[in-house]
Amino acid sequence: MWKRIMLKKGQCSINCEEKQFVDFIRVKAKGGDGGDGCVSFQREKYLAKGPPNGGNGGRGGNVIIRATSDESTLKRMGRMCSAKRGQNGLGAGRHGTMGEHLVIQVPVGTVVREVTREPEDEAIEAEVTAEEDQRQREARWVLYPRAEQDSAPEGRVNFFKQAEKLMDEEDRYYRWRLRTEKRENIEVDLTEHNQEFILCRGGAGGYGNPHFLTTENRSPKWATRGRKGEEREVELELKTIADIGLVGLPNAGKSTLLSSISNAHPKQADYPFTTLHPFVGTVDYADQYQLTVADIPGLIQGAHRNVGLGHAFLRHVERAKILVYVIDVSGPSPFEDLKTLQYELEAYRPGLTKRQSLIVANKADKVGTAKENLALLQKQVNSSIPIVPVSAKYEKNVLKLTSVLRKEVECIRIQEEETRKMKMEEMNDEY
Ligand SMILES: Nc1nc2c(ncn2[C@@H]2O[C@H](COP(=O)(O)OP(=O)(O)OP(=O)(O)O)[C@@H](O)[C@H]2O)c(=O)[nH]1
Ligand SMILES: [Mg+2]
Repeated sequence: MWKRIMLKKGQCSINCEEKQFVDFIRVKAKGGDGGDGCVSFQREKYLAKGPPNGGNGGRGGNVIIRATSDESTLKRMGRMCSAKRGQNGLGAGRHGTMGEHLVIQVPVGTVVREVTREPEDEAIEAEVTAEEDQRQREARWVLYPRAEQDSAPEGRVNFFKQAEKLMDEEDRYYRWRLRTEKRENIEVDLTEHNQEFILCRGGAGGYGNPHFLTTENRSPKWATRGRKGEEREVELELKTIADIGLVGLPNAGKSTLLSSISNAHPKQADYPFTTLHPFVGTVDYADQYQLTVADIPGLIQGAHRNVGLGHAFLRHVERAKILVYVIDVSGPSPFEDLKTLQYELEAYRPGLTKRQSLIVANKADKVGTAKENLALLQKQVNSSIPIVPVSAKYEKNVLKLTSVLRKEVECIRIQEEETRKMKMEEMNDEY
């Protein structure tokens, strides 16, 4: 967040606070309320008792969630948001305009999940007091001065009661529609740019007084108020979609590797937990082929017990097509490091280590035990996972690494495309 600090008159400096990365947030959203209908009558010179001409209220705006590749964090999200209310109807038959939709932009890879609340105990139906009755009426009706509500001249029909009956029937239908259309526990995964869905619908606008015109009642003096917009509480979880996910212990050289193969340049330093939030970089090939790589903070033993930075950031590599274990081969026990990483991945999500993987034996340039450790690691891993020795810092053998990664990603993309086509064909056959 940028903060402007005034120093002296005419002097100012800009202070950049630590940037925050937000990948999980709870949001309360509300669709806009509908505008109220209007009670009005045509009034013109030489035209006594003109017909009713109140306009209907406009619909409330919807709250829409849209995925965009221009965003990479949820930090700009507010905790409460609501769409605009519809405009009230006006005289001379002018209907209110619809409330503006609220479009919430979230990064591609965001999962939207509805927070389910325990159903509250049904309120014991209290006796409807006169005050309560009056309150309910005010919440539903817009009344013209001197509108007859309860009393009607003797021997005449109470038109207001008739209108109330009409609205009760509509309310019953409305409640039934809500029940049948109720979307049980929203869970939407926004995986494509511009993919969107309506989170909360705006309320319908109220009716103007011409709606209650009947052959008997030629001057209805009431209109209805707009309905309330839908309300929902959802949690948004960002699960980055990258082709390759880098996992490794702190200081293994993940960020150095990312900056040597992609266009991202995260901070690199020889102390643990240099990286505090995920970075995604794009690897560009000469023929314009691209693949994305995600670097996350280092994992340590016990991360599943929230040791270090914990497991939370694993959600950013969970969807990667290929997991790349970045191992420091100049360290004392590279195979143990690999085992720790695999254990932590399994503790986060059982079966995650079955994902296609590759080992990057980093810091192979270091003199000392690196060479021996590499040979030992190759023996211990026993060709179950391919190993590519590199020096990320001096950019040695990284071209080989990028070409191996490309080959594997290409194969997986082709397979995914084929399964997608098969699914589409199956669906077409069904219909
Ligand atoms: N000699 C040598 N040093 C390297 C190599 N790769 C990384 N380093 C150094 O190792 C240190 C840690 O590198 P980082 O890229 O910050 O490590 P990291 O895995 O991102 O660490 P965290 O973000 O803390 O998890 C830095 O001082 C790098 O210069 C390499 O291939 N050879
Ligand atoms: Mg790092």
